[in-house]
Amino acid sequence: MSEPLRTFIALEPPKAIVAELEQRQAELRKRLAERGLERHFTWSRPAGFHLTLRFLGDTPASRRTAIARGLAQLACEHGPFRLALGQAGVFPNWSRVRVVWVGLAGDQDALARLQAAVEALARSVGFVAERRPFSPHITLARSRRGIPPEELRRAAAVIRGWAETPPPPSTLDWRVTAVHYIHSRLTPQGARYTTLGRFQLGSGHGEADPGPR
Ligand code: 3AM
Repeated sequence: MSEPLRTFIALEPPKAIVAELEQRQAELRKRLAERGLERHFTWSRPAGFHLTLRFLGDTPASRRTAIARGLAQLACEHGPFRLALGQAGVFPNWSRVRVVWVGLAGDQDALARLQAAVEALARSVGFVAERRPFSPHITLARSRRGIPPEELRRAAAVIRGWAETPPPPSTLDWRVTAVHYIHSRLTPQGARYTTLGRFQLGSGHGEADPGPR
C-alpha cells in the first residue's frame, strides 16, 4: 500500500486485562442504559482496546518504514515492565465528557521512558512534536456529538458514580512485552485496527509487516 495510512503506536493489553476492561465497560453501559443515556456514546470494541503511546495520523509508506525500523531499534533498548489498570476518568473534564477511559498503574517510570523514546522517534522521522502531555489511558467510550446539554450532564453524573465506585480489587497486573505499530481505518461503524508491526521489548527482534491486508 503506497498511499498514506492513519497510524499510531500503542501497547495492547493481554486477554485477561481486556476481559476486565470489558466488564468495567459493560457495567457502565448498563448504568447508562438504565437511564436511556447509553445511545449518546460510541463504545470501543474490546478487540481494539489499546494504550496509545503516539498518534501519528497520515503516514506515507517511507515514514512507515522509518517508524518500523525505529521501533525495532527502540525495542532493543527498552526491557519489559509491569502495568496494572488504575482509576477511571474522562477527558477533558466532568462538565464536557468527551472520552471515558481507564488509567494505568504500575511501573509509570518505565512507561514514561518508553513513551518519550517513541515521541523522539516520531520527531526524528519528521512528525511535529506532540504538544499535549502524555496521559496514559485506555479508552472505553466516546460521547457522540450533539448530545443535549442536560442529557450530557446526567450522563456525566452516572459516569462519575461508576468511576468513583472502586471495582473489585484487581490483583491483575501484566508484563508489557511488546510495542505495536497500528493502522487505524475510520469506518461508519467506528475505527478498525490492523497491526502493521509488533516489536518485542528487550529482545531486539521486531516483526514488521507494513504490507497490504
Ligand atoms: O488512545 P485513544 O483511543 O484514546 O483518539 C485517538 C485514539 O486515542 C487518538 O489516537 C488514538 C488512536 O486513534 N487521536 C486521534 N486523532 C488524534 C490527534 N489528532 C489523536 N491523538 C492526538 N491527535
